[in-house]
Amino acid sequence: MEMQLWKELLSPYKLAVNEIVVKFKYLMSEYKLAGRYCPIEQVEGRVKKVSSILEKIHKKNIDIEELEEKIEDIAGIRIICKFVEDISLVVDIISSRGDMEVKEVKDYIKNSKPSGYRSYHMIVKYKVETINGTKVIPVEIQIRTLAMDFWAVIEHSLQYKYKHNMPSDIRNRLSKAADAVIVMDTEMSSIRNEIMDAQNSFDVKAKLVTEILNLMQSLCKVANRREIVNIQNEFYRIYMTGDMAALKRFYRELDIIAEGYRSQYD
Ligand code: 0O2
Repeated sequence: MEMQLWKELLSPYKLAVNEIVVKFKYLMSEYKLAGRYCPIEQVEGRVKKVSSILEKIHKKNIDIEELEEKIEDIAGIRIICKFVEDISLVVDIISSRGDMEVKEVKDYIKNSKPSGYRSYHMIVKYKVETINGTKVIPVEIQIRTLAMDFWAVIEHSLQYKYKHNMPSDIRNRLSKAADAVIVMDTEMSSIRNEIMDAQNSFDVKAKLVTEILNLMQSLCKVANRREIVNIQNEFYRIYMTGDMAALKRFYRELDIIAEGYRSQYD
């Protein structure tokens, strides 16, 4: 097939990948805005390279005419989570979306591959609008933890280096590393609540400080300089104590002052 034809064939897959990445990134920002814990840590996408498609059709003995029907990971999305528990939350989010229909799932976390590979795969059907009309694209979504991803990325590059002849001692070491990933994910899960609390309070504090700074900025336009300096000094003093309750009280008081000015100027 000529390169131009490949480009045309892959174009809707590129559109699907771009759209889905944007949607998941937006979802992450919505969680942040709402001050809620986001089960997604990172999201990335890719369209399979022509060389990898050719390799796959050769390996699986697929006719080139049937590649769109038989290869379901031309469009690929990878969602990385911090904790194993987050994976099922992401699966629920995907399953309940109106813009993608789950066609198949492969749970390589419950049943890891002989290589030691662990990840949760979902094949979803996703509609894109092109100049030739609507096209339904299969998209493979891989969901895994940061630790599983670390292992998979390293193993994938070694597979690439050794092709089908990976030395047995490297294979053994990878297998041991895969066991270590399970231990690591289990350990991390046991302190998930602590980490989530720490992250939530960090996010809450960051949001509060942003709101205080916004209020102080708007006060700069209306209050006199001495008042602003006093407010700033009080803010720094409370901020340095790390006392969240005092910071929240300070924010409420500042809001009352700002409201007073707002009513004067309305
Ligand atoms: P790339 O470069 O990521 O596109 P098969 O491809 O024969 O294994 P199938 O049914 O097409 O089987 O898909 P499967 O196994 O559900 O998932 C395919 C993708 O999962 C792979 O794509 C990898 O991204 C990942 N994967 C599956 N097994 C392994 C593994 O043992 N190690 C690593 N590192 N990744 C794996 P591609 O096409 O191999 O490559």
